[in-house]
Amino acid sequence: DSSELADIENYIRANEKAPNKQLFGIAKNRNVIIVSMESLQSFVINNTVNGQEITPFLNDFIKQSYYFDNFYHQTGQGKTSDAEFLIENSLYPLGRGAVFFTNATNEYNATPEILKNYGYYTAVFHANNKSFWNRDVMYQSLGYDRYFSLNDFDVNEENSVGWGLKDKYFFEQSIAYLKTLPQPFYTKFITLTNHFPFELGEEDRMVPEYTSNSRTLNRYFPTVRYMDESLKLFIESLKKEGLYQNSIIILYGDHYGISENHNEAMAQYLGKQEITPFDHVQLQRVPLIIHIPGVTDRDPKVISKVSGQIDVKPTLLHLLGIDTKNDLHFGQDLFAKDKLDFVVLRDGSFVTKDYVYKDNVCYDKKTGLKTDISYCEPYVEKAKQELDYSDKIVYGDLLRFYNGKNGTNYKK
Ligand code: GP9
Ligand code: MN
Repeated sequence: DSSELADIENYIRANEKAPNKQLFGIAKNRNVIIVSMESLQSFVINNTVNGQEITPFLNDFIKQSYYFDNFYHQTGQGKTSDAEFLIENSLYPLGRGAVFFTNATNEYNATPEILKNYGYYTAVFHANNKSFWNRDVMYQSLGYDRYFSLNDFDVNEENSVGWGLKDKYFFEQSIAYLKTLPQPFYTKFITLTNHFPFELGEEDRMVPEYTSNSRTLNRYFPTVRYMDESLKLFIESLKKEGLYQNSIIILYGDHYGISENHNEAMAQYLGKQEITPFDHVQLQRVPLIIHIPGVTDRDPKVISKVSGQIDVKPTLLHLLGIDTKNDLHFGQDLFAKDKLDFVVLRDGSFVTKDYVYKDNVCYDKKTGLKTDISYCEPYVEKAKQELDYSDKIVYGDLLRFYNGKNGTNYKK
């Protein structure tokens, strides 16, 4: 009930960090372009397969951006949809099932809904059936004006592979719609080609497959390379269409692509003896790139603060100059001077500046070896608390009460 909410609110307020003054409002009124990069893990960034760069475009783009190299996905069974949920609500997804299915008609205060109060038009682009992950229902709760889904795209045998429309064509066709949207807009693009089982025609392979006992890992590299090339073409088109300069572009990896079933091949690729539980947690890192033309290209940064998808919402809102003091969320502004080095994964593992915790074992990040549990202890309770509070909000639909009380938070 609403008394539970009071405890949660106290916890959240006590953990809040003041936004970075220099960056607050730096992207005010700009268009927002978010890209969910399917199954993209950080280990491919600035890395090679058979001597060839896997992500040449992203490697270059990072040099004109803020790049977070200790950023973790926090998704559960809801995969892509969990990542969307984290990014736009700064709440945790659920330990079982997908919140997009179980709690799609809850009251939320998601980024698109907030931005509508600031004159933004909100749209999402994804060339899959509109009801996949129950998106057609959930997107209404999140405040989307328009969902461009499968029926809005021209999909045929020639331009599709695996799960559907290939990313190059997806971006190309999306841009045609994007041009017509009222500005400023908040938009999210969900890629698809780099999805398990990583199918790709010979003609689209720009790097060779890897050679190991895992077909999955072998095929991952060419599809990652294909997505990288698609992103390059997308950014080029944005420039051509005059939609680049006045935008803020955020690219994030949604979740892992290579599961622990492929640990042996993964160890071979990474040149390790084995993938330990410590390595497994480190492999849950996904890229986060924040690109603000005229800002990050002049002063690019690699930011190694430990962080996660839950931190994106307050970060973005602050860059847009929007106060979040009345918002209920668990993430912290990535640019806040005293942002904690801390991330909780959905399985209860967590990472701090110096330690990794998984299955009741504490690991020293410098060595990757087990260390005394007392080093992790101070965070064990906090990690549980966060997941528990967030679950209470979702299962109890508690934002009903909060919005009921403070429904005008974001009305100007
Ligand atoms: C499907 C796409 C991929 O629409 O989002 O789903 P995933 O299996 O990664 O959640
Ligand atoms: Mn996905």
